[in-house]
Amino acid sequence: MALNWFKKKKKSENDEPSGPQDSPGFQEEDGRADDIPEEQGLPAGESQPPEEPREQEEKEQTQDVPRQGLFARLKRGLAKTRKILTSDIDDLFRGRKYLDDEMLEQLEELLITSDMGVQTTMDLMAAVAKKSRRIDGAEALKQVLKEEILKLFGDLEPQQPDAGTGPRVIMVVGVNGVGKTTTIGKLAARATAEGKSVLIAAADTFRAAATEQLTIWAQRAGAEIVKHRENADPAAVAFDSVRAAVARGTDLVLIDTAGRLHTRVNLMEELKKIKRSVAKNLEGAPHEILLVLDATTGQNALSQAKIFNEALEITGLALTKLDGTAKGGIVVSICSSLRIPLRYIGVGEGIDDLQVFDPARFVEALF
Ligand SMILES: Nc1nc2c(ncn2[C@@H]2O[C@H](COP(=O)(O)OP(=O)(O)OP(=O)(O)O)[C@@H](O)[C@H]2O)c(=O)[nH]1
Ligand SMILES: [Mg+2]
Repeated sequence: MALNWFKKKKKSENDEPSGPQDSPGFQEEDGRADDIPEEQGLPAGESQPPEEPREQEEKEQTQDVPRQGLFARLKRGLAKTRKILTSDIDDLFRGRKYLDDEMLEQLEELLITSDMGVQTTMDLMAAVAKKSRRIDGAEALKQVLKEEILKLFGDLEPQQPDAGTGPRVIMVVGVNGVGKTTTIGKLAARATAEGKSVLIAAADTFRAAATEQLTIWAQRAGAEIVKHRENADPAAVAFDSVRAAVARGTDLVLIDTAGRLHTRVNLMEELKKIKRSVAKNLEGAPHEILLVLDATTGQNALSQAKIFNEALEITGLALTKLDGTAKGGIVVSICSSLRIPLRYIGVGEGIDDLQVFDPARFVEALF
Protein backbone atom coordinates (compact mmCIF):
# COMPACT_ATOMS: atom_id res chain seq x y z
CA MET A 1 0.00 0.00 0.00
CA ALA A 2 1.11 3.47 -0.76
CA LEU A 3 2.26 5.05 2.43
CA ASN A 4 4.90 7.26 0.88
CA TRP A 5 2.69 10.23 1.27
CA PHE A 6 2.41 9.60 4.97
CA LYS A 7 6.19 9.60 5.29
CA LYS A 8 6.36 12.89 3.41
CA LYS A 9 3.68 14.32 5.69
CA LYS A 10 5.52 13.25 8.82
CA LYS A 11 8.66 14.89 7.55
CA SER A 12 6.96 18.17 6.72
CA GLU A 13 5.21 18.18 10.12
CA ASN A 14 8.57 17.90 11.80
CA ASP A 15 10.06 20.59 9.61
CA GLU A 16 7.54 23.35 10.04
CA PRO A 17 4.55 23.52 12.31
CA SER A 18 1.68 25.01 10.34
CA GLY A 19 0.18 27.71 12.48
CA PRO A 20 -2.37 27.40 15.22
CA GLN A 21 -3.36 23.88 14.27
CA ASP A 22 -0.05 22.68 15.59
CA SER A 23 0.08 24.81 18.69
CA PRO A 24 -0.48 23.03 21.98
CA GLY A 25 -4.08 24.09 21.88
CA PHE A 26 -4.19 26.87 24.37
CA GLN A 27 -4.11 30.43 23.23
CA GLU A 28 -3.32 32.23 26.39
CA GLU A 29 -2.99 35.96 25.94
CA ASP A 30 -3.48 35.86 22.20
CA GLY A 31 -5.55 38.98 22.17
CA ARG A 32 -8.78 37.45 20.90
CA ALA A 33 -10.85 39.57 23.24
CA ASP A 34 -8.65 42.60 22.79
CA ASP A 35 -8.01 42.60 19.07
CA ILE A 36 -11.41 41.56 17.88
CA PRO A 37 -14.48 43.70 18.43
CA GLU A 38 -16.57 42.35 21.26
CA GLU A 39 -19.51 41.75 18.96
CA GLN A 40 -17.44 39.12 17.18
CA GLY A 41 -18.42 36.54 19.71
CA LEU A 42 -22.13 37.31 19.55
CA PRO A 43 -24.54 34.92 17.97
CA ALA A 44 -25.23 35.18 14.26
CA GLY A 45 -27.28 38.23 13.60
CA GLU A 46 -25.53 40.35 16.20
CA SER A 47 -22.48 41.09 14.10
CA GLN A 48 -21.94 40.07 10.50
CA PRO A 49 -24.39 37.34 9.72
CA PRO A 50 -22.85 34.84 7.32
CA GLU A 51 -26.13 34.39 5.55
CA GLU A 52 -29.55 35.97 5.28
CA PRO A 53 -31.35 36.59 8.59
CA ARG A 54 -32.70 33.33 9.81
CA GLU A 55 -36.10 34.35 11.07
CA GLN A 56 -37.78 31.34 9.56
CA GLU A 57 -35.19 28.96 10.95
CA GLU A 58 -35.39 30.56 14.34
CA LYS A 59 -39.12 29.98 14.40
CA GLU A 60 -38.44 26.29 13.82
CA GLN A 61 -36.44 26.06 17.00
CA THR A 62 -39.55 25.84 19.13
CA GLN A 63 -41.07 23.12 16.99
CA ASP A 64 -40.06 19.60 16.27
CA VAL A 65 -37.79 19.94 13.29
CA PRO A 66 -38.56 17.24 10.73
CA ARG A 67 -35.78 14.71 10.13
CA GLN A 68 -35.43 15.75 6.51
CA GLY A 69 -34.81 19.36 7.61
CA LEU A 70 -32.12 18.21 10.02
CA PHE A 71 -30.48 16.05 7.41
CA ALA A 72 -30.54 18.81 4.83
CA ARG A 73 -28.90 21.17 7.32
CA LEU A 74 -26.32 18.55 8.19
CA LYS A 75 -25.53 18.06 4.50
CA ARG A 76 -25.26 21.78 3.97
CA GLY A 77 -22.98 22.04 6.99
CA LEU A 78 -20.72 19.25 5.78
CA ALA A 79 -20.55 20.57 2.21
CA LYS A 80 -16.84 21.37 2.25
CA THR A 81 -15.82 17.98 3.56
CA ARG A 82 -18.27 16.21 1.30
CA LYS A 83 -16.66 17.83 -1.70
CA ILE A 84 -13.38 16.11 -0.90
CA LEU A 85 -14.98 12.79 -0.24
CA THR A 86 -17.33 12.77 -3.21
CA SER A 87 -16.22 14.82 -6.20
CA ASP A 88 -12.57 14.16 -5.50
CA ILE A 89 -13.24 10.43 -5.25
CA ASP A 90 -15.24 10.66 -8.47
CA ASP A 91 -12.25 12.34 -10.08
CA LEU A 92 -10.01 9.49 -8.94
CA PHE A 93 -11.93 7.07 -11.10
CA ARG A 94 -12.12 9.28 -14.15
CA GLY A 95 -11.25 7.02 -17.06
CA ARG A 96 -10.51 4.08 -14.75
CA LYS A 97 -12.58 1.40 -13.16
CA TYR A 98 -10.41 -0.37 -10.61
CA LEU A 99 -8.16 0.99 -7.92
CA ASP A 100 -4.46 0.90 -8.72
CA ASP A 101 -1.50 1.89 -6.53
CA GLU A 102 -1.48 5.46 -7.70
CA MET A 103 -5.17 5.84 -6.94
CA LEU A 104 -4.68 4.30 -3.50
CA GLU A 105 -2.02 6.84 -2.80
CA GLN A 106 -4.31 9.66 -3.89
CA LEU A 107 -7.14 8.27 -1.81
CA GLU A 108 -4.89 8.18 1.21
CA GLU A 109 -4.09 11.81 0.65
CA LEU A 110 -7.78 12.71 0.39
CA LEU A 111 -8.53 11.02 3.70
CA ILE A 112 -5.67 12.82 5.39
CA THR A 113 -6.76 16.12 3.84
CA SER A 114 -10.22 15.65 5.32
CA ASP A 115 -8.47 15.24 8.67
CA MET A 116 -9.33 11.65 9.43
CA GLY A 117 -5.95 11.43 11.17
CA VAL A 118 -3.02 9.19 10.31
CA GLN A 119 -4.11 6.10 12.24
CA THR A 120 -7.73 6.21 11.04
CA THR A 121 -6.55 6.77 7.47
CA MET A 122 -4.24 3.77 7.68
CA ASP A 123 -7.06 1.62 9.08
CA LEU A 124 -9.40 2.73 6.32
CA MET A 125 -6.76 2.18 3.65
CA ALA A 126 -6.12 -1.35 4.93
CA ALA A 127 -9.85 -2.11 4.71
CA VAL A 128 -10.09 -0.63 1.23
CA ALA A 129 -7.08 -2.66 0.06
CA LYS A 130 -8.71 -5.84 1.41
CA LYS A 131 -11.92 -5.15 -0.44
CA SER A 132 -10.33 -3.71 -3.55
CA ARG A 133 -11.67 -6.49 -5.79
CA ARG A 134 -15.20 -5.49 -4.87
CA ILE A 135 -14.50 -1.86 -5.74
CA ASP A 136 -15.44 -1.24 -9.35
CA GLY A 137 -15.94 2.48 -9.38
CA ALA A 138 -16.41 5.57 -7.21
CA GLU A 139 -19.77 4.53 -5.79
CA ALA A 140 -18.46 1.16 -4.65
CA LEU A 141 -15.50 2.84 -2.98
CA LYS A 142 -17.74 5.33 -1.17
CA GLN A 143 -19.88 2.43 0.01
CA VAL A 144 -16.85 0.63 1.44
CA LEU A 145 -15.68 3.81 3.16
CA LYS A 146 -19.14 4.38 4.64
CA GLU A 147 -19.23 0.85 6.02
CA GLU A 148 -15.74 1.08 7.45
CA ILE A 149 -16.32 4.49 9.03
CA LEU A 150 -19.53 3.23 10.58
CA LYS A 151 -17.55 0.33 12.03
CA LEU A 152 -15.14 2.80 13.59
CA PHE A 153 -18.12 4.62 15.17
CA GLY A 154 -19.53 1.21 16.09
CA ASP A 155 -19.16 0.76 19.81
CA LEU A 156 -19.90 4.32 20.86
CA GLU A 157 -22.14 4.70 23.83
CA PRO A 158 -24.90 7.09 22.76
CA GLN A 159 -26.75 7.37 26.05
CA GLN A 160 -26.12 10.26 28.37
CA PRO A 161 -25.89 9.56 32.09
CA ASP A 162 -29.15 9.95 33.92
CA ALA A 163 -29.51 12.86 36.32
CA GLY A 164 -31.84 10.94 38.66
CA THR A 165 -33.88 13.40 40.65
CA GLY A 166 -33.23 17.12 40.60
CA PRO A 167 -31.82 19.22 37.81
CA ARG A 168 -29.41 17.82 35.30
CA VAL A 169 -26.24 19.90 35.36
CA ILE A 170 -24.01 20.27 32.32
CA MET A 171 -20.74 22.10 32.71
CA VAL A 172 -19.41 23.34 29.38
CA VAL A 173 -15.65 23.76 28.95
CA GLY A 174 -13.14 24.37 26.18
CA VAL A 175 -10.46 26.79 25.02
CA ASN A 176 -11.44 30.29 23.97
CA GLY A 177 -13.46 30.80 20.87
CA VAL A 178 -14.39 27.17 20.25
CA GLY A 179 -18.11 27.88 20.60
CA LYS A 180 -18.98 27.15 24.24
CA THR A 181 -21.43 30.01 24.68
CA THR A 182 -23.06 29.41 21.30
CA THR A 183 -23.41 25.71 22.07
CA ILE A 184 -25.03 26.53 25.40
CA GLY A 185 -27.50 28.82 23.61
CA LYS A 186 -28.34 26.08 21.15
CA LEU A 187 -28.64 23.43 23.89
CA ALA A 188 -30.88 25.71 25.91
CA ALA A 189 -33.12 26.29 22.88
CA ARG A 190 -33.40 22.55 22.24
CA ALA A 191 -34.36 21.90 25.85
CA THR A 192 -36.95 24.69 26.10
CA ALA A 193 -38.44 23.51 22.77
CA GLU A 194 -38.94 20.14 24.48
CA GLY A 195 -40.78 21.91 27.28
CA LYS A 196 -37.95 21.76 29.81
CA SER A 197 -37.05 24.61 32.12
CA VAL A 198 -33.47 25.77 31.71
CA LEU A 199 -31.16 27.87 33.83
CA ILE A 200 -27.89 29.15 32.42
CA ALA A 201 -24.99 29.99 34.74
CA ALA A 202 -22.72 32.80 33.57
CA ALA A 203 -19.55 31.42 35.10
CA ASP A 204 -17.31 33.08 32.51
CA THR A 205 -16.96 36.20 34.59
CA PHE A 206 -13.73 37.41 33.05
CA ARG A 207 -15.20 39.55 30.31
CA ALA A 208 -18.35 41.64 30.65
CA ALA A 209 -19.07 40.85 26.99
CA ALA A 210 -19.24 37.15 27.79
CA THR A 211 -22.20 37.65 30.11
CA GLU A 212 -23.90 39.98 27.63
CA GLN A 213 -23.55 37.41 24.88
CA LEU A 214 -24.94 34.70 27.15
CA THR A 215 -27.86 36.91 28.20
CA ILE A 216 -28.85 37.32 24.55
CA TRP A 217 -28.74 33.57 24.03
CA ALA A 218 -30.79 32.98 27.20
CA GLN A 219 -33.45 35.40 25.94
CA ARG A 220 -33.56 33.75 22.53
CA ALA A 221 -33.87 30.32 24.07
CA GLY A 222 -36.38 31.31 26.76
CA ALA A 223 -34.02 30.29 29.57
CA GLU A 224 -33.26 31.88 32.92
CA ILE A 225 -29.79 33.15 33.64
CA VAL A 226 -27.84 33.55 36.86
CA LYS A 227 -25.05 36.08 36.68
CA HIS A 228 -22.81 37.93 39.09
CA ARG A 229 -20.61 40.97 38.59
CA GLU A 230 -17.65 40.97 36.23
CA ASN A 231 -14.65 39.21 37.79
CA ALA A 232 -16.83 37.51 40.38
CA ASP A 233 -15.74 34.04 41.49
CA PRO A 234 -16.93 31.66 38.74
CA ALA A 235 -17.35 28.83 41.24
CA ALA A 236 -19.72 31.03 43.28
CA VAL A 237 -21.85 31.67 40.19
CA ALA A 238 -22.02 27.95 39.50
CA PHE A 239 -22.86 27.24 43.16
CA ASP A 240 -25.68 29.81 43.21
CA SER A 241 -27.06 28.57 39.91
CA VAL A 242 -27.35 25.00 41.06
CA ARG A 243 -28.86 26.07 44.37
CA ALA A 244 -31.44 28.20 42.53
CA ALA A 245 -32.21 25.37 40.11
CA VAL A 246 -32.75 22.90 42.97
CA ALA A 247 -35.03 25.39 44.76
CA ARG A 248 -37.01 26.18 41.61
CA GLY A 249 -37.23 22.61 40.33
CA THR A 250 -35.47 23.54 37.10
CA ASP A 251 -34.86 20.67 34.68
CA LEU A 252 -31.51 21.66 33.21
CA VAL A 253 -28.57 23.82 34.29
CA LEU A 254 -25.98 24.83 31.69
CA ILE A 255 -22.77 26.32 33.06
CA ASP A 256 -20.77 28.55 30.74
CA THR A 257 -17.08 28.82 31.59
CA ALA A 258 -14.12 30.88 30.46
CA GLY A 259 -11.81 29.54 27.77
CA ARG A 260 -8.81 31.58 28.63
CA LEU A 261 -7.10 32.74 31.79
CA HIS A 262 -3.57 33.88 32.29
CA THR A 263 -2.08 30.45 32.34
CA ARG A 264 -3.21 27.01 31.39
CA VAL A 265 -2.76 25.71 34.92
CA ASN A 266 -5.00 28.39 36.34
CA LEU A 267 -7.75 27.66 33.88
CA MET A 268 -7.77 24.01 34.83
CA GLU A 269 -7.66 24.82 38.55
CA GLU A 270 -10.54 27.25 38.11
CA LEU A 271 -12.58 24.68 36.24
CA LYS A 272 -11.90 22.05 38.89
CA LYS A 273 -13.08 24.49 41.51
CA ILE A 274 -16.32 25.06 39.59
CA LYS A 275 -16.81 21.32 39.34
CA ARG A 276 -16.37 20.89 43.10
CA SER A 277 -18.69 23.76 43.92
CA VAL A 278 -21.44 22.22 41.80
CA ALA A 279 -21.02 18.87 43.53
CA LYS A 280 -21.38 20.54 46.94
CA ASN A 281 -24.95 21.55 46.12
CA LEU A 282 -26.15 18.51 44.31
CA GLU A 283 -24.85 15.00 44.63
CA GLY A 284 -23.77 13.52 41.32
CA ALA A 285 -23.49 16.91 39.65
CA PRO A 286 -22.17 17.94 37.21
CA HIS A 287 -23.82 15.07 35.35
CA GLU A 288 -22.03 16.00 32.21
CA ILE A 289 -18.77 17.82 31.56
CA LEU A 290 -19.08 18.72 27.94
CA LEU A 291 -15.87 19.66 26.16
CA VAL A 292 -16.41 21.88 23.14
CA LEU A 293 -13.91 21.44 20.31
CA ASP A 294 -13.59 23.49 17.14
CA ALA A 295 -13.46 21.27 14.05
CA THR A 296 -11.51 23.88 12.11
CA THR A 297 -8.52 23.29 14.37
CA GLY A 298 -8.29 19.75 13.04
CA GLN A 299 -6.06 17.33 14.91
CA ASN A 300 -5.29 19.97 17.50
CA ALA A 301 -8.75 19.27 18.91
CA LEU A 302 -7.48 15.84 19.93
CA SER A 303 -4.69 17.24 22.07
CA GLN A 304 -7.11 19.65 23.73
CA ALA A 305 -9.38 16.73 24.54
CA LYS A 306 -6.53 14.83 26.16
CA ILE A 307 -5.48 17.75 28.34
CA PHE A 308 -9.01 18.65 29.48
CA ASN A 309 -9.82 15.02 30.11
CA GLU A 310 -6.83 14.55 32.37
CA ALA A 311 -7.88 17.52 34.49
CA LEU A 312 -11.64 17.17 34.53
CA GLU A 313 -12.72 13.74 33.32
CA ILE A 314 -14.71 14.88 30.34
CA THR A 315 -17.95 12.92 29.84
CA GLY A 316 -18.96 14.14 26.40
CA LEU A 317 -17.80 16.16 23.42
CA ALA A 318 -19.40 18.78 21.20
CA LEU A 319 -17.63 19.49 17.93
CA THR A 320 -18.48 22.87 16.43
CA LYS A 321 -17.91 24.68 13.14
CA LEU A 322 -18.07 21.61 10.93
CA ASP A 323 -19.67 23.93 8.38
CA GLY A 324 -16.55 26.06 8.27
CA THR A 325 -14.11 23.35 7.33
CA ALA A 326 -13.26 20.68 4.81
CA LYS A 327 -11.78 18.73 7.70
CA GLY A 328 -14.98 16.97 8.77
CA GLY A 329 -12.99 13.75 8.92
CA ILE A 330 -11.92 14.97 12.36
CA VAL A 331 -15.23 13.50 13.59
CA VAL A 332 -14.04 10.04 12.57
CA SER A 333 -10.64 10.67 14.07
CA ILE A 334 -12.12 11.83 17.38
CA CYS A 335 -14.55 8.95 17.63
CA SER A 336 -11.99 6.32 16.81
CA SER A 337 -9.16 7.61 18.95
CA LEU A 338 -10.84 9.04 22.05
CA ARG A 339 -12.83 7.11 24.58
CA ILE A 340 -15.17 10.06 25.09
CA PRO A 341 -18.53 10.02 23.31
CA LEU A 342 -19.25 12.71 20.76
CA ARG A 343 -22.68 14.02 21.74
CA TYR A 344 -23.27 17.03 19.52
CA ILE A 345 -22.02 18.56 16.32
CA GLY A 346 -22.34 22.21 15.33
CA VAL A 347 -23.01 22.85 11.67
CA GLY A 348 -23.68 26.57 11.65
CA GLU A 349 -24.11 29.64 13.80
CA GLY A 350 -27.91 29.52 13.97
CA ILE A 351 -29.77 28.47 17.07
CA ASP A 352 -30.91 25.24 15.40
CA ASP A 353 -27.52 24.34 13.98
CA LEU A 354 -26.57 21.96 16.76
CA GLN A 355 -27.36 18.32 16.17
CA VAL A 356 -27.22 15.24 18.33
CA PHE A 357 -24.44 13.23 16.76
CA ASP A 358 -25.93 10.31 14.89
CA PRO A 359 -23.19 8.19 13.26
CA ALA A 360 -25.39 6.72 10.53
CA ARG A 361 -26.84 10.06 9.56
CA PHE A 362 -23.42 11.66 9.67
CA VAL A 363 -21.88 9.08 7.35
CA GLU A 364 -24.82 9.39 4.96
CA ALA A 365 -24.37 13.16 4.86
CA LEU A 366 -20.63 12.89 4.36
CA PHE A 367 -20.72 11.08 1.02
N1 LIG B 1 -19.84 28.50 11.54
C1 LIG B 1 -19.99 28.18 12.82
N2 LIG B 1 -19.66 29.07 13.76
C2 LIG B 1 -19.83 28.72 15.05
C3 LIG B 1 -20.33 27.45 15.45
N3 LIG B 1 -20.36 27.42 16.80
C4 LIG B 1 -19.90 28.62 17.21
N4 LIG B 1 -19.57 29.41 16.18
C5 LIG B 1 -19.02 30.77 16.18
O1 LIG B 1 -17.78 30.78 16.83
C6 LIG B 1 -17.56 32.03 17.45
C7 LIG B 1 -17.14 31.83 18.89
O2 LIG B 1 -18.20 31.25 19.59
P1 LIG B 1 -18.42 31.45 21.14
O3 LIG B 1 -19.65 30.67 21.50
O4 LIG B 1 -18.36 32.87 21.53
O5 LIG B 1 -17.14 30.69 21.70
P2 LIG B 1 -16.67 30.56 23.22
O6 LIG B 1 -16.02 29.22 23.33
O7 LIG B 1 -17.79 30.82 24.14
O8 LIG B 1 -15.57 31.70 23.31
P3 LIG B 1 -14.94 32.34 24.67
O9 LIG B 1 -16.08 32.68 25.56
O10 LIG B 1 -14.21 33.55 24.19
O11 LIG B 1 -14.01 31.34 25.23
C8 LIG B 1 -18.86 32.80 17.30
O12 LIG B 1 -18.74 33.72 16.24
C9 LIG B 1 -19.88 31.73 16.95
O13 LIG B 1 -20.96 32.21 16.18
C10 LIG B 1 -20.67 26.50 14.41
O14 LIG B 1 -21.09 25.37 14.63
N5 LIG B 1 -20.48 26.94 13.12
MG1 LIG C 1 -18.00 32.14 25.70
